[in-house]
Amino acid sequence: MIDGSKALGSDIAITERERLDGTLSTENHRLATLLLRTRGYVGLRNALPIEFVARLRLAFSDVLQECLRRRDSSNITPREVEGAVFWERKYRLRIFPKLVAPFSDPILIANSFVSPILETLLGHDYCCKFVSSDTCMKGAILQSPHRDIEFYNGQPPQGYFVNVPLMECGLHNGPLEVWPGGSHLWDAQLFERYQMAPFVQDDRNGPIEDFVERFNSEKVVLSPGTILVRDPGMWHRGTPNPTEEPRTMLTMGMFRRSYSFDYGDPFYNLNKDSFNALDQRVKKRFEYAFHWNSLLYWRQKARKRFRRSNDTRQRVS
Ligand SMILES: O=C(O)CCC(=O)C(=O)O
Repeated sequence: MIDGSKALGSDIAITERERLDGTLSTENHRLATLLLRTRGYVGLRNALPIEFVARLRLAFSDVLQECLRRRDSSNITPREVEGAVFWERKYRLRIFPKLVAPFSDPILIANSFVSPILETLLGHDYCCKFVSSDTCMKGAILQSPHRDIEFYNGQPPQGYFVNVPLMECGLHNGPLEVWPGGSHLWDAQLFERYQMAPFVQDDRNGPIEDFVERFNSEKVVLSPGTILVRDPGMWHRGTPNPTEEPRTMLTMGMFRRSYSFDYGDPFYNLNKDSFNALDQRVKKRFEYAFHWNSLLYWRQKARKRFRRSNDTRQRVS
């Protein structure tokens, strides 16, 4: 049961020296990489200046207001509004802001503490598939524990999600609940054999709930300034937010260049002009989508129609 849950207290605090250097010490780089790879998540405290998060929050609140104005909970397909593409599933909004300042800032998308960890685990040429939000509103249900990515089946993780809380994301407003570690030991065959469905999010899923709740979970408390990096293969779920204020963390999907993730779309965030205006460090993560000679560019095009209709169902195909 979730009674055993505890708040995240095991993140890595970025030191003053690291902040001045703009990079992790060798020891913290090693620790963060090991934790992410084996435990499934790592929190980096003070990785972003509070003033920058305040700018993000202000800019996001305009986009959120627009989405709420245009909201139609009977229509779960992606909708284009000024400043974003979004959809809603059961009081959870997924908002993909257009990548103009401050959302396009390299401190967010190519953060100098996070990027080296991802380069170690995903390769130097890893890609950003989307910049989105997990916005949980009053009325959202306790999700079923789920994975956001297919089983790795002996392969190393194929991607990581980077979460940036825009406000206090605490026990009071629907924290993310995680089941740390171990998922690298699990493979698809056993789940298929017992007809267990590990990707259901916004509905009840009795067999999985009964199974996963026998492992200890943690509720992740995130303060502005912290960046959480997590393995989408780690079991997790969203919890209800009883407050009137929607709770938002930004969610960026970073993947190996060779991996095609069937959720989100860089064109929700960017077009050719806004891509051309990006800082070089951010551009590097999106260029696969804009260069006709990249394999992912063609995969992207070929699967676009299918993916857009698939997006609103689950985070994994
Ligand atoms: O909003 C959250 O806390 C997490 C939501 C989530 O896990 C999901 O929708 O996959």
